[in-house]
Amino acid sequence: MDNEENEHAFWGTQPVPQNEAESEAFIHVGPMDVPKTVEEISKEPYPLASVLEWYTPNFDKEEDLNAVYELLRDNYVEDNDSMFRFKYSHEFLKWALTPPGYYRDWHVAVRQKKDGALLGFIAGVPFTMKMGTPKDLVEESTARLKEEGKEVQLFSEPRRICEINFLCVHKKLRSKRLAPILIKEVTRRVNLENIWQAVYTAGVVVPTPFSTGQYFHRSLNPEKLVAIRFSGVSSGFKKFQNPMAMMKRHYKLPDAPQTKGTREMTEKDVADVCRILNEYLITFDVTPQFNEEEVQHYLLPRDGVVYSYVVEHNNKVTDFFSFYILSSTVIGNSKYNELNAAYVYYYAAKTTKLENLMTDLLIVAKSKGLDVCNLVNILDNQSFLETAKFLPGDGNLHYYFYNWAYPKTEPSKVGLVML
Ligand code: MYA
Repeated sequence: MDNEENEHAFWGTQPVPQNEAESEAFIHVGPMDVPKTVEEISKEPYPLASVLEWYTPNFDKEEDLNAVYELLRDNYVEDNDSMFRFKYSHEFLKWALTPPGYYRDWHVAVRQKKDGALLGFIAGVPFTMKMGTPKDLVEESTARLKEEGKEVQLFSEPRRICEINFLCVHKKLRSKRLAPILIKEVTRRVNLENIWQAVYTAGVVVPTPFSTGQYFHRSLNPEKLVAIRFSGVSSGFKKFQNPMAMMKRHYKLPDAPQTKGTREMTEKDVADVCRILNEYLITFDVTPQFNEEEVQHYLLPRDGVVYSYVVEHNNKVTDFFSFYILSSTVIGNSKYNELNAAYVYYYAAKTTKLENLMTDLLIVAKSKGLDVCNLVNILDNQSFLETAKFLPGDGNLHYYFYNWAYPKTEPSKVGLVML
């Protein structure tokens, strides 16, 4: 064991690449762990300290939903300088955590026995994921390795796996090794459904990402973003007498979408959107595939949570775009207490230029009163960053698999948008 491994008392025991060297060396995809059967998995939850207990929140109960909401509101992800903390809404959490076919058991909470206070949480939802290079590309890129006599296996059929999100430990219980217990318990419950892989993202580095994307931001409300110190005024604007007026002009958008035939998605569009989305996504190496029920759940507009628009030409849906809304608490600002952000979600551009589709997304986001539009440079996002006036932020998003060897990958080959 080298020093790097020693630093990770928990991750050192898990079926994940232990370091960059191991991750860089993969020339195949597939499970890392010895195959197990459901019968071998314990039916008993992991033991907890005597003052704590496991609890499975019921998201149909207002009280349980609110308890998870409050835990995350007060303890979830903050930026490096602790200026902003994600504030997922009740409706958002219910949407994200109860998709078609979800397992209640994969919502794992730890409570304090004496008063039932929620102290920890982690959640999994089922997803169909392709985690491998398409066959034709594999042949091209692996011919050389095969010539060298190396065993190369980069193709994989889509499979049912688990997507993990919302790992959170109450601030007063940090650094007491509760996170590994939550992770082991959710793993046990996922394994009991005969599922052995997971995908997750984090802003921090743990062993070991298969891909790393960068966050980009497009200002919609420059005045507020500067006031809350989300953005600064760049030197290009400072040279003007009234920098803010210039900034506002620079970021100004039309009032309504510019592409003819753009309208909000309705239930009638589900089958078309499902088809064009899957056709587009399958061109990426790491990508979900959706069925119609899932498209209905994840993409039909929900007030304050997710918005989707289609472009219709001659009664045919040719393109679509979507974004979700995630606010953050502005910590310690007397004028503003919330930053309201749109995040670019899924899209498919068949006839409209992607940059035009994205301008329309920004127009709609602005018209809904949002302050900024965020994205990570996955999908084809890189292609419109400059024209749409996105600027790089200081955050990264690292992509991970659990129990799946995967060669290091550019974010532009990743088609999975995490909530
Ligand atoms: S990413 C969002 C994570 N949440 C936050 O950042 C919210 C604010 N922070 C907290 O609530 C706590 O600091 C957390 C850690 C809970 C993050 N991913 O209990 P500890 C490792 C993975 O003493 P605490 C998201 O939700 C750390 O390296 N591991 O630490 C995806 C160390 O292990 P090792 C992490 O600070 C989550 C150990 O935990 C992360 O009190 C995917 C320390 O534990 C992290 N973000 O609590 C989870 N942060 O010693 C994996 C710390 O080995 C899922 N650690 O270095 C795996 C798949 C499971 C399903 C498999 C099914 C087949």
